[in-house]
Amino acid sequence: MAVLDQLTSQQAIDLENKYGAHNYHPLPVVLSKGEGVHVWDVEGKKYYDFLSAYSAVNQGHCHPKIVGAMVNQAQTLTLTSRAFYNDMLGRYEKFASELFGFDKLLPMNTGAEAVETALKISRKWAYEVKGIAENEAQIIVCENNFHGRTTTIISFSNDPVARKNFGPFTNGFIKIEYDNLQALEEALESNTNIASFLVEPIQGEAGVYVPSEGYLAAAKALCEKHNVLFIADEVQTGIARTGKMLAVDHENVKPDILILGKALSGGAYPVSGVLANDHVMNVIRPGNHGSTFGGNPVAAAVAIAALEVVKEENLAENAEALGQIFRAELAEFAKENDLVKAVRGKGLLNAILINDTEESSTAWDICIKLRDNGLLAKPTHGNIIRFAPPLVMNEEQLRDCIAIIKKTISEF
Ligand code: IF1
Repeated sequence: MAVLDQLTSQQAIDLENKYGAHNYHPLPVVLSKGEGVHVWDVEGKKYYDFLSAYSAVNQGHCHPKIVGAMVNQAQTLTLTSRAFYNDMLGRYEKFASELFGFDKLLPMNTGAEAVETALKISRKWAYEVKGIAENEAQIIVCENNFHGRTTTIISFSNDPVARKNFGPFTNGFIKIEYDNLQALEEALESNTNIASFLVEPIQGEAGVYVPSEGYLAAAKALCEKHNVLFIADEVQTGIARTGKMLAVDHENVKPDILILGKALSGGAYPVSGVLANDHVMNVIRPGNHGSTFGGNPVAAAVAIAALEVVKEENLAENAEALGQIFRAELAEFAKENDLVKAVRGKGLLNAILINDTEESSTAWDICIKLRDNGLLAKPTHGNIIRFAPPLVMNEEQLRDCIAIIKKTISEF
């Protein structure tokens, strides 16, 4: 079999099982085409994509403007490294900095790299600006966080599957309960060596936990009071996903450091970045930090196009409107179906809580039936199913998907 011969789904699955590391347990469906809110499997069956590659494909699969920008740049200049300047990076840095309202951008590739970058910047700021003794800086994080898979990031994870047997771990992190202002205040008041507070505006992987109204604004105010940097990880919640350009916009919170990824490229290319104002970002000097592909011309061209699409197609407003419909419809359904315990989310980042134990396979089984009924979604933890379609979805398509979800769950 030549490497690019047509495959059946089972052949594709068998190849991955034999030749690929088993670091995922995908839903058994093999995709070969994507366009807008739809994806197709190798046998040609069409699905609604209700995961959007974990919120990376907010602009829809293979958006022509984004792919066009990528192809055009890829045929012109793909990579120079940062050993030299290129004519795309500065324009992208200006575009992104002005769009999000910061002085500067530090461009990286993956979300985890951007999170690591933010942690490093906040530590350096703590030593060189705040005056904390070197190697004494502490960073406050939340329980049940998800910020990526590097050794330092899993050092402050409490997910045993993500961290067991990957030690020894990085020190310097204080864990507090999410959405608990008293816990944050106590941590800030009992430690003088705090550099920053890293938080997801909505905890995605934990199960789409939306914090109490006002939590983010109050947390930011506490950080200001204690001269601690507020770092918002908007890798999953950003880029219009929750009904605003950023999830922190719902509370008019301006982070000291903003972390972006995923839909920053519309899912076409790995693009992430960290934004901050000069009094923070200028602690970074030549040689302190970098990456071969960070800020490459293709990433710059793709990110500009992806951000323009968000604005031109009013994706935040659309996500807000469709999200209201989705939660209202599913909440109504939950009243008459005892398998759905709760519906929660913001914009088009939503989840349903299945009325079964975390260990049960019910959520998984529902996702298998959803697949058979033409909609792709996947459980996060145990009994929670995340629903996050591309933000280009229209109301008719959304109502079609709601009908599929209701029909499928009613069959259990
Ligand atoms: C996996 C989860 C989602 C993220 C936030 C940083 C990163 C992520 C808030 C790191 C990445 C991805 C990673 C992917 C599955 C997916 C995920 F289930 F893992 F937690 F979306 F919820 N901050 N999330 O959500 O970005 O390095 O991946 O580009 O690792 O299984 P990355």
